[in-house]
Amino acid sequence: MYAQMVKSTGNQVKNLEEMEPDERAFQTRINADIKIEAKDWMPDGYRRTLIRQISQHAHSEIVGQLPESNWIKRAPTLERKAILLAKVQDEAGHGLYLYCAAETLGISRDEMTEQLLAGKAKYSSIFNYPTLSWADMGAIGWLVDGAAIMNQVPLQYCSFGPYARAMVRICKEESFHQRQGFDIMMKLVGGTKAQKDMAQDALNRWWWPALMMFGPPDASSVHSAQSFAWNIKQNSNDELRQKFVDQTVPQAQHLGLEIPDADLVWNEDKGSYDYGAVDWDEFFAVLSGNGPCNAERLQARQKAWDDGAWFREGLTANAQKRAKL
Ligand code: BYC
Repeated sequence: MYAQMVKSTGNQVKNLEEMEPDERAFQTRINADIKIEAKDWMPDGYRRTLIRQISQHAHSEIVGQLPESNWIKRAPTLERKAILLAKVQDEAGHGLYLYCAAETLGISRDEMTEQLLAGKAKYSSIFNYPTLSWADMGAIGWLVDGAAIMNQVPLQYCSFGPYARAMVRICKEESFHQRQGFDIMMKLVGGTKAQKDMAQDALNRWWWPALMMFGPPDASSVHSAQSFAWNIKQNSNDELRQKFVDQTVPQAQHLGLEIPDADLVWNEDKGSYDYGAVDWDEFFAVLSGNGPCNAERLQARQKAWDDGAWFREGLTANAQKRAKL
């Protein structure tokens, strides 16, 4: 797969023989599946790649709270409200573990936030879509957390120790999130026709954006080849997307819902589903800031940043005072 990625993107990765001694020793450790820790020597590119990915991941967790928190006050029962509240709080926790993991690489949380607000750091495309009905809470848990687990389980085994360890707890919590989403969908499809229609409508709107979460097709994935070599990535974007489709189609069938893809068909020879073309123009439009909710999400983060200024200043003042003692 790694050789295939190098070929498809044209991004060359150095051989061991072409490396300087430090880099060769580093790569040899990675090849031997030994974790890299924050204080170990690492190539600048490895550090930059991890800061980019972990900070984007952290931003996704934090921005990801926004579409769901929109429904906390409107949850249909006290129990559903408590569950949704716990889920949204978990996402905040995930963001914090991930910011801490990124900080071990020498970037501060303030810098990461400034990069997000300046549009230099991304967050997952999925969170630029609106949550229009209660069924969206089901679809997000089932599909979005489902896709997140598919992508994140391999990260528990990635080469950078602080990232790998943060992912262990995150993956456990994401499993609970996926189950709660599926449970909401089960309840809705067992209800009135209007409730089942609401579940189908949510699936129609979230299916394709969920497939986009895995990133561009392998042929256009600029970072994959090097991330494979550094054992930051273990599966390609298309591989994980396929796994997600194969896992989710039977779940939709169990719910009695229809995947909104006329080209979806079981392929006996390859032992998995063929699926229709993803609208990559839409994906790249969302990435460049033109999704339905990009502006709203960034405004919310900007407001939180501005509102928290007094608290950050207080913390710094206290630290400065202690340093003088
Ligand atoms: N959205 O070369 P590629 C969650 C960017 S779930 C936005 O394939 P890479 C949660 C990519 O950053 C979501 N941008 O990149 C769930 C790169 O642009 P830059 C968070 C995307 O890094 C439920 C460019 O496209 N999960 O947290 O090898 C509730 C080319 O892509 C997306 C993670 O972040 C996208 N969908 O692979 C709450 C998991 N896809 O950086 C929260 C960790 C691609 O050069 N991240 N791009 O400007 C990863 O596994 C990888 O970074 C990706 C992309 C698979 C996402």
